[in-house]
Amino acid sequence: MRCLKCRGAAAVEVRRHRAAYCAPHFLEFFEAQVHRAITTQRMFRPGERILVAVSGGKDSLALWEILLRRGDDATGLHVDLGIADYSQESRARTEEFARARGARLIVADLRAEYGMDIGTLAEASNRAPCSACGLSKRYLFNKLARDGDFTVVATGHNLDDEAAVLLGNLLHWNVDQLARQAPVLEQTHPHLVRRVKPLYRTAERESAAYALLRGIDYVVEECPHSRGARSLLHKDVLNRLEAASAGAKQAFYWGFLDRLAPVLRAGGPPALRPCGQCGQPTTAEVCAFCRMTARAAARLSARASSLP
Ligand code: Q46
Ligand code: ZN
Ligand code: ZN
Repeated sequence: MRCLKCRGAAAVEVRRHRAAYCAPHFLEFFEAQVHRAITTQRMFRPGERILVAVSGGKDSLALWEILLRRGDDATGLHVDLGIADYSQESRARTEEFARARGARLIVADLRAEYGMDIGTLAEASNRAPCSACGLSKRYLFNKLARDGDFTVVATGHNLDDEAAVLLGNLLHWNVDQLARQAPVLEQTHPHLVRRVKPLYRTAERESAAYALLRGIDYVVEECPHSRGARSLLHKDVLNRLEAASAGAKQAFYWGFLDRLAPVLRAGGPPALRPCGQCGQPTTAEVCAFCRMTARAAARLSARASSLP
């Protein structure tokens, strides 16, 4: 295989583009794709302060690296979920990345802030760990962005993530979630911070290749809660389609964005109001995060008081 740009030996194949690149030209390709996502979707305003959600994995660290290289004002936000070794490793890699580049990093520790790690919170609130985790992260990204006067939060969701979420939403006809699936979620309420996904054009294996070629030390270990998660099954199904027909995943997701998403969004965004307890935007009187933490705290204290 030869590099599309220089005809030298190729290091990374990008089958959906019927292309392959040597290491320097792959880095150029990947960064150009992210840059294109940012500009065509108008993700950032000039000079905007960006908060980048960084887990310590390949995608979010690759994203942070590219934003810093572009000269964006990008501060990292890491949420320590308290998931044993996995969280320790993730936090250490994120802190090391920030230190080596002199980048600003905010670390939020779920146990320190709310007295519970994800495992405890999920069990005591009767939710699956990934459901409690997703809700907590969405809540904290918005809250901490507002607390720090950031106007946009960037996450490392890639093409594979988005296509898998789309498949899951279609299989369950989650129409409300389908209407909210987009590379840019605009601010539809004064308390809601805009959310963007600059990696939506690039595949998971490309983030891994980018991180490796840039020498980024990311967490390779998967979160223990991801085992058996539905999202992995959906990714596997899509990978099989992709293997049989290169570009199937991109056509699936981009086709949705072009054809179905505008129809679903025609009804306008849901009406939001401030949560009666924490002030974060919600469709209910009290937001889902406050309800989840209150339920978990009540159950834990009932258990503690029933001990002999
Ligand atoms: S960190 Fe959280 Fe993932 Fe672990 S608990 Fe599930 S959602 S698998 S991105
Ligand atoms: Zn080349
Ligand atoms: Zn609340």
